[in-house]
Amino acid sequence: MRTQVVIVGGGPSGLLLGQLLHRKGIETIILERKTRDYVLGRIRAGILETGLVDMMREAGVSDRMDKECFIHHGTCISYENEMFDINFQELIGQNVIVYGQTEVTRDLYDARDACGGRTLFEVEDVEIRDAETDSPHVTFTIDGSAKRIDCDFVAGCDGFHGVSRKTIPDTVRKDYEKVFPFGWLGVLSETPPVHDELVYANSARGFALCSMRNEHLSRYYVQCDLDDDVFEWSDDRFWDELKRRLPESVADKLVTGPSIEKSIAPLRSFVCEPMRWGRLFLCGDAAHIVPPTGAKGLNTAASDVHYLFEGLVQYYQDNDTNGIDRYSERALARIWKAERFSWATTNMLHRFPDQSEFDLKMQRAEIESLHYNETAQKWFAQNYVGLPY
Ligand code: FAS
Ligand code: PHB
Repeated sequence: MRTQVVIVGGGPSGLLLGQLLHRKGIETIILERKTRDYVLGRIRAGILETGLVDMMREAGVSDRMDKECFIHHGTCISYENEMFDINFQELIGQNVIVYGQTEVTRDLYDARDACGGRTLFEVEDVEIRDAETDSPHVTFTIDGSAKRIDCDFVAGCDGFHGVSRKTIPDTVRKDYEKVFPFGWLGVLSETPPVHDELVYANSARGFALCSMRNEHLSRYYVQCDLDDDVFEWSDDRFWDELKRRLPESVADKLVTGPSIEKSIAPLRSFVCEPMRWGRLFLCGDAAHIVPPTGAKGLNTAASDVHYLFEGLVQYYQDNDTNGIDRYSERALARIWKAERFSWATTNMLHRFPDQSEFDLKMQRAEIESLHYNETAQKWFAQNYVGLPY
């Protein structure tokens, strides 16, 4: 087999890149280790920056999003019984979109089907070869038989546990990592959202987040210990703990119900440099992870796709390598800012096992300065809605 770009990974970054390249007449084959249903069964991000929304439009995949999404002009932060709103619209004239990653991925798969794009599911033993030469190829097995695809470029969109990043030799690659001493226990429930905006709660019992997918589907998170077992968390225990971390005005409105999904995600910050090795380009979670506090995971994957898409179009249309040569530098410049925002909001809103009384006072002072200082709110708003590409 031969194609122009092999995309390893059929998650949101691989699919979005595939769709954008298709519209420019650039051929791709997507290799996905799991089944489509498995990929669509994952409950992950829910906040879309303007940049990602614009790229969904450019990819021609925005009809359902525009019909079903919520436009949020701001977000709420609470500490003990206090709560304040950071109004992005008033502060910087911008908004975010609430539309689940599951729906984004579903729309992209439907668009790929509609344009006849090739996606091979349940592939195994994927290996990226000769990426440091001008003629890379990818080998894999499917239905027990060995296959090979020759190509010009490989886009490694296979997430944190994929093969792409590990293809870059240790002598070339540098990984930066911070693992937080807690996780997030997330619950999806067919209940109406508790508030018309997201509520990020700092409480003496730990962090909590009230989010949503639509007017009948809510997503809630509580900070939990890393060694917690999800089976130790009955729905009743979850709702009780959530209520205790929210201001009374919000807790009193909370509608509870059976969880339809419940899972624990560890919190880490991770960046791999460089994001390019020869003809291999890393995108999204394959190269970087952020704690979800800043809602940057999916959105930084999208900005990678933006820079790589631009570079590949320049290469194929103008035989100009400037974009792909600057890909890693441009993508990393924005990623490190998203890493800092996600790290800062995680430090501001969570309880750490070794936090001293002085640390708690510092945290409180930081939240109060965000509450009452317009410049601090503007910084938060600019980062939350997404820094320009
Ligand atoms: P993905 O991981 O989504 O996709 C990679 C794909 O590659 C997967 O489908 C995988 O099966 C496939 N793959 C892996 N290895 C392969 C191989 N060897 N061969 C072929 N295919 C292979 N972000 C938020 O903003 N808010 C959240 O609440 C949030 N929650 C999250 C919870 C979890 C548990 C995780 C892991 C992430 C969460 N994120 C969240 C971040 C999330 O949104 C990611 O940033 C986003 O999924 C990144 O998209 P991709 O880079 O496409 O990677
Ligand atoms: C979500 O809706 O899943 C969500 C929203 C905002 C975050 C993290 C997760 O910061």
